[in-house]
Amino acid sequence: AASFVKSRCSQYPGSKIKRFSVPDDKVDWSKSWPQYSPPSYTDPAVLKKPVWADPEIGSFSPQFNTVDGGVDRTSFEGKYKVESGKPINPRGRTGLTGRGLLGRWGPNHAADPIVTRWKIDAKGAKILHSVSKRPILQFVSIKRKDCGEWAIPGGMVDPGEQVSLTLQREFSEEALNSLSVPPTEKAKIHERISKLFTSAGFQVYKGYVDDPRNTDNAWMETVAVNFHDDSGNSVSELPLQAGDDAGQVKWVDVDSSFALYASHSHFLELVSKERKAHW
Ligand code: RP5
Ligand code: MG
Ligand code: MG
Repeated sequence: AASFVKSRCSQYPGSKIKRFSVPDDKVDWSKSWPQYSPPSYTDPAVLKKPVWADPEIGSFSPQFNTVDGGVDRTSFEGKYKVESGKPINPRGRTGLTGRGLLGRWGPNHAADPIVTRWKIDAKGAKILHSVSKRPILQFVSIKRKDCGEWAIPGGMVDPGEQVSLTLQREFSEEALNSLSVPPTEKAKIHERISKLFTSAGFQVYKGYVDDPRNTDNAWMETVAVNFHDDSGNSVSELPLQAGDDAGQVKWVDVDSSFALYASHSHFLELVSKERKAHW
């Protein structure tokens, strides 16, 4: 249940809706629970039918568990159930039906670029942590505008988009503010980061995200990839500038005590283990 905490947060984000309280031992759908009667909620912004959202079920019956006209409705968690035309959260009960703030019924696919460098002193030597004696990694973190929590600068995979492009695009938009710089600047940014982003990144995680927006019928999934600037002379030298859904951006020391959005702390733990860094 540790991976299923934020998906059950009482107050649904951006609303006045309270989830039906789900105790740890009732998360699993296999546990019979006749009293379970979660409220239904879909944000007005989703119901307005923007391009990134599905219509309501009824008039609309998508092809679940397949790639459906460019929209990837497959889950990294395997084949998910569909009941009365609605997909069922593979990890269990969340205390809310409908889509909440999420556009897609079922899996909503995102990508999380974890850009890291070593923390160094004035002479360029790696700084070791006083307790763990391991070198300290730093990663590019953004402060989300929606909830004020620090996070990896990730975002949704557009229909038909390659995940490798999503990783680079979201990093550029949220951490380098590529959406608001003039075209010549944009080209420079692209040139600088494409080297790092076309290098073999380390795939950290692929699957369900414990996101506070998840519901019984819609949930986040991601591919998290670590791009490490080992020599410190590619992205490390780029001026960070928050953009799009990011309010602030900075290099943050990778450490278990730093609270992060959704399951992002877990992804950083995996990165620090892989790179034998302090956690
Ligand atoms: C999280 O939401 C993912 O891990 C990713 O970081 C993020 C994508 O959603 P938006 O940033 O587009 O809101 O679950
Ligand atoms: Mg974004
Ligand atoms: Mg984002």
